[in-house]
Amino acid sequence: MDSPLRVLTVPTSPYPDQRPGTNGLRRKVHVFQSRRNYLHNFIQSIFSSIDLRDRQGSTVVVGGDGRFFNQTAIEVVVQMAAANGVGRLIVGHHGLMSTPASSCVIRKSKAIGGIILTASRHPAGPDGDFGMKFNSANGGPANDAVTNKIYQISRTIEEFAICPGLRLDLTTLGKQTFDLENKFKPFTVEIVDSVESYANLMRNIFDFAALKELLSGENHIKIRLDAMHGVLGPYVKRIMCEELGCPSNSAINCVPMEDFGGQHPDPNLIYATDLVDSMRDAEYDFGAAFDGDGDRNMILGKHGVLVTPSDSVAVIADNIFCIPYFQHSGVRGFARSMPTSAALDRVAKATKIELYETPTGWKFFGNLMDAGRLSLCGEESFGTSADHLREKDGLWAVLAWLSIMATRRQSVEDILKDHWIKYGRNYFTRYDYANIDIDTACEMMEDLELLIADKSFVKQRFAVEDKIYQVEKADNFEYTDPVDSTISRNQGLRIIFSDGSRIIYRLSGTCSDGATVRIYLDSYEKEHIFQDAQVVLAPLATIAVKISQLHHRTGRNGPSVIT
Ligand code: VG1
Ligand code: CO
Repeated sequence: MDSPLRVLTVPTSPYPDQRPGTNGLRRKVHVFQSRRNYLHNFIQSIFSSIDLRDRQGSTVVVGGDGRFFNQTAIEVVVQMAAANGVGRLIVGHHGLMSTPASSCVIRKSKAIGGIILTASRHPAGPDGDFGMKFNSANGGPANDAVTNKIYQISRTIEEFAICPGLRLDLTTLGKQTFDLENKFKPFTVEIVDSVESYANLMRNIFDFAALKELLSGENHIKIRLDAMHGVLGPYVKRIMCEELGCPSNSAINCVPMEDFGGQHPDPNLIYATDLVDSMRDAEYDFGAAFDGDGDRNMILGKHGVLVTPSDSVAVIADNIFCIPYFQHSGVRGFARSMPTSAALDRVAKATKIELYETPTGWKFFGNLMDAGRLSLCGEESFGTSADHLREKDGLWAVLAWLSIMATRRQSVEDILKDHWIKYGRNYFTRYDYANIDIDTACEMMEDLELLIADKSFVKQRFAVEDKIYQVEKADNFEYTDPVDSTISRNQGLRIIFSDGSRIIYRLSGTCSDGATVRIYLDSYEKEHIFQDAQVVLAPLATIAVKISQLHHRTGRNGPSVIT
C-alpha cells in the first residue's frame, strides 16, 4: 500500500493586489506564472476565509472554462483543498464546468462553495488573462463581506498548506480517494459530467417536447449557436443537438480551446464575428453566442437583428409563462442592475410585480432569490437568468427565448416589435474606454462626482442640436439590500434627466490591468420605436463626453468598444 501523502506548510509573502473585483480575481497569465506563490496565496486566502469547522470534511466544487493555465491551477487547488481539510471535491470532467453548471452542482451537492477557474469573457493564452471566481454555498458569487475577508487575509498571509504529492486524473469519471498523513481523511475527489446535471435541471424548467418540435419538427426553425471555443460547447452539443435535434452545423466553435482560438470569447456584435457573419443573410431564424465561461448570452434574430440584453430580460418577463417552470413556481419579483435600461421596469409596473434595482454584479441578485423575492433578472452586459440557480445562465436564456418563439409562433423580430409597440422602447448603449491610466480614470470620477453633487447641477440644461435635456437628479448610486440591510456605496454616477433619459458612469471591476471607463446611455421613446439606437443616443453621448471631459483627459477620440 502507498504511504499517506504528506501535507506541507510552506512560508510565503503577501501581495497587496489580490482584491476580488465585480466577480473574482483577474490578472494577466504571466502575473500568476511569474510572481512566486501568487496563485497559492489567493487559494489559501479563500480557504482561510472559511471557518475551519465549516471547512473540515466539507464538499467544494471546482470548475473552469478550459483556458490556458487551468490545468496547472486545478492541480494546485486540489492539492491545497486536501491540505486545508476539505473532505470531498467535485471536479468537472477534464476540469471543465461552466459558471452556471458550477452554480447548479454547488447547490445539488450541498457544497460549501466552489472555485471557478476563469476570466470569463477575457482572451486567454500565455499573453491573455487568467482568473478565479469564488462562489458561496447558495451557488452564487461570494458577497462583499466574504471577498473583503479573502482580500484582508491575502494582505497578511504568511504560509499556505499543500499536499504536493497528490496527483489527479481529470480524464476518468468517478471517485478517486487519497490517504493523507494529517488528521483530515480520507480525501475524495469525484470527477463528474456536469453537462448531465445541468441538462437535467433544464429538462425540469422547459418543455423539451415543444422545443424539439420547434427545432427539429416538420416546420422547424433554423438556429445557429456559437460557443466561441469556450466551455459551453459540450453543453450546446448535448442539449441542443443530441437532445433537441438541431443539426450539427447549427452549433459552431464548440470545441473548448485553451486560447479560445485567439479570439475574445465575448458575445457581442463586435467579437462574435463568426455568428454575426453567418446571420447576415436569411439562412437562420435565431442565433446566439456565449462567453468563455458560459454565463453570458447574445440573442440575434434573422438577418442578425440584435436583442439588447436590457430588452431581452424585459421580453422574457412579459412572456414568462411560456416557461413551464414559472407556471409552477409563480413569479416573485424582477430585478436588473442599475445601468441596465428601464425596459424591465415597464413590464414590472404593468404586471404589478416587484422590481429591484441592484448594483452591477450577479451577487446582489442571489440574496433576493434566497429570500424568495426574486424570480427573473438581467444585466445589460449580456447576462440573463432566473432563480433556478444563482448565476447568469447563457443557455437558459436561449431556451427561454426559444420557448417564447414556440408558444407565440413568431420571429424574434416580431416578438421584439410587439414588445416595443406595447411598452415603448428604451434605447440603450454602452461605451467602453479600455486601458485608461488608473489615476486618470479615478480623477475623472472624483471630479465628476463633485460636479454633479453641486446643488446648481440639478435643473441645469444641456442642448445638442435641437435636443434639450434638463437634469432632474444626479447621484452616486447606493444600494441597501432589502434582505439584510447591507449598504453598498459608490456603485456608479447617475445623471437622470427630466424625460427619464440617463447617463451613467462606472469604472469596470473586472479589469486585469489598467482601468476601463464605462458610459451607459438609456433613453425612452413611447412612439418613435423604430429608429437607430446610436442615432437616438448620440446627443446623450455628446453630453456625457462633454461633462466628464473624458476625451480631453485621456487623449482618446472615441470609445474602444460600443455595445
Ligand atoms: C462586468 C459587467 C457586469 C458583470 C461582470 C461579470 O463587470 O459589467 O455586469 O456581472 O462583468 O461578468 P464590470 O465591473 O467590468 O462592469 V462575467 O461574464 O465577465 O463573470
Ligand atoms: Co462570464
